[in-house]
Amino acid sequence: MRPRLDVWFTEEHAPGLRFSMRVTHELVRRRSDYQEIAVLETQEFGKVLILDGYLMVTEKDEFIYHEMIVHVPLAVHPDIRRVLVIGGGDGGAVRELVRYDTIEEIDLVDIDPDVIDVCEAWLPQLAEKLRDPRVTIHFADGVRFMRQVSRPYDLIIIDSTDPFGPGEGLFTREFYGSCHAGLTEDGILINQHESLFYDEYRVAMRRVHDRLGRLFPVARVYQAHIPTYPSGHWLFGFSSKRYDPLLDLDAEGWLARGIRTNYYNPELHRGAFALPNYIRRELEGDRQARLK
Ligand code: AG3
Repeated sequence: MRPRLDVWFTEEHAPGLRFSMRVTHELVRRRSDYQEIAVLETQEFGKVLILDGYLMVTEKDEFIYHEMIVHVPLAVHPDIRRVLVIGGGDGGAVRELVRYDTIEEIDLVDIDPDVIDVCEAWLPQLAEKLRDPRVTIHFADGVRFMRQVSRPYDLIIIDSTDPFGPGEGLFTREFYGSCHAGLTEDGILINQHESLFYDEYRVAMRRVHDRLGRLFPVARVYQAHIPTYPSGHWLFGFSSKRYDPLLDLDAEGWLARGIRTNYYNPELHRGAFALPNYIRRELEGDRQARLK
């Protein structure tokens, strides 16, 4: 048998660990003003978007991330009308948001117009709703955009990259402070919270949780299983001025909306806030973990 050309995309998830997928086609590879953008066709995960060598989304498992970043707050807050997505130029979060007819306005702020162009051209499964009439796209730095928000939002979603490169500012105290100021008095802030399994971002993410806990009366973390992200176990932050993600969950109200999902459901919502002890300890300190 003749050997076939064997091309693989590899991301280093930890200094001693690599994660690879077989690539069947390289569809795009382009340098924007901010980063290197690539879309590859892979054997197992469909098309994948890669920024500066880090895998951002795959067609096969993006539903988990985007459903969890959107439906969790929407099942808790009874009246979300104005939403801001920071990052998220792939359009996955927006696609889930537009399924709610009660949402009136969605602002999307992404620093890099090329990400949106590439996703509209190559990843329509994600980007298909970016032109919905309720959506306004702003090409801007999220940190700067937040400094000048005049009308507050009911929900802000930080759909960022990892805490370095163009997205670094989206993990700072200043930025969270302006998110807090840019929310209504019962607003919710959701942030992608990385994984704590490998050492790389553990300390940074503990700091993030601490910063959010100082600003918001409710600051919780929830989890999902995402096969292609480092460790396959991913966290999200739920910070809120009023609503508690479990006490205020309106399971029946959410089910009555008839939104068909592939991952999210209200039972899973409850379970997602039950964190493994090593994460509780990391985020809350040993004392808290022993008490629970
Ligand atoms: N944002 C989080 C991606 C993190 C992946 N990290 C990594 N592969 N090292 C995804 C944005 C999707 N809208």
